[in-house]
Amino acid sequence: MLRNFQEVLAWAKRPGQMTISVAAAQDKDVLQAVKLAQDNGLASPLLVGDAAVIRPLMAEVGLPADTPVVDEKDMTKAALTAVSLVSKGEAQVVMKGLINTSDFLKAVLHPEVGLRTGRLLSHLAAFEVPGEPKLVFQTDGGMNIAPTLAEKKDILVNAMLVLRALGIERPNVAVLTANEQVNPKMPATMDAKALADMAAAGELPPGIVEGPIALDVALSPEAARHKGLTSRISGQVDLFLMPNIETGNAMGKSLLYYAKAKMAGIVLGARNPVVLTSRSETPEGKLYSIALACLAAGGAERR
Ligand code: COD
Repeated sequence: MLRNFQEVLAWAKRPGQMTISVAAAQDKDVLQAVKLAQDNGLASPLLVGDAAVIRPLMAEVGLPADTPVVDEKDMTKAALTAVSLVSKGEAQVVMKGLINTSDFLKAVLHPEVGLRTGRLLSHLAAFEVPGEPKLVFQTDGGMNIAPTLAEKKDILVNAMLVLRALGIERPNVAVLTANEQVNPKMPATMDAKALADMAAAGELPPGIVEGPIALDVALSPEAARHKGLTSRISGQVDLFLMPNIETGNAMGKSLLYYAKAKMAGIVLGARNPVVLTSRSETPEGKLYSIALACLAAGGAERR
């Protein structure tokens, strides 16, 4: 069980740092995060972006003047260069800088220089919520917009395998919906039932998958009792599967802004770890995302 991001940081440290290629690195928070990653023994930076902006910011955050910088002012081209440096083996991790998420992901998916594997790529977020005993994970609030049932299965498999690599052998998974009744008018409930059935039939990695299940029942055994429902995972969810990107985005931002949670975000299913954080995320949050990416990659290697 991972209790908090300090544990993620501690576990992600390894001998022989990785190199992290940063797409559109001309942002002080991003540079602070890669400096922290270097100081914490996680990864050393290879910066791609507008060198005239990057160099003074590097000095401000204390990155050494000999840190490699590839000058590319155009953000789309910077993303393609940052990704291709990973494809060529000059870096092992790629991170989104000051570029919009879709443009960054299009570079990751690029047919020639991208990091496709043939698997569906999906976003995994981790949250440290004040007062909660462990990290809670959520997928996919960042990449797949309106996944089909088959895509939801792939998204779930991506996340459950990585959770296993992180030491959560049998995750409790809530397939989130607005209530617990299967209702053809709410297609997400039909998909949730189908996914729970797949898990019961052994078609998913080990774990308990429940759905359809609403957020109150997933979080509170008392709410489950009030509704007359039995749940094996209520109050102990490790992973939420979102019905669509809007729900995931809103849940994530509610946790961040209302509950003062900390968040990390990575993309799964690519050839190399991909760090995908919001531009508004703090340097500390971006550092946790780098650590989670390194840990997920290391865990996958160990498997
Ligand atoms: N995994 C693997 N391959 C994919 C995936 C995926 N998740 N998505 C698309 N592809 C492949 C397709 O098979 C196709 O070969 C090619 O990529 C292009 O497919 P399109 O045209 O459907 O996709 P794009 O390039 O228009 O968009 C892909 C994005 C990931 C950029 C798009 O889905 C997107 O913008 N997602 C939301 C990102 C976002 O804004 N997040 C912020 C909210 S927090």
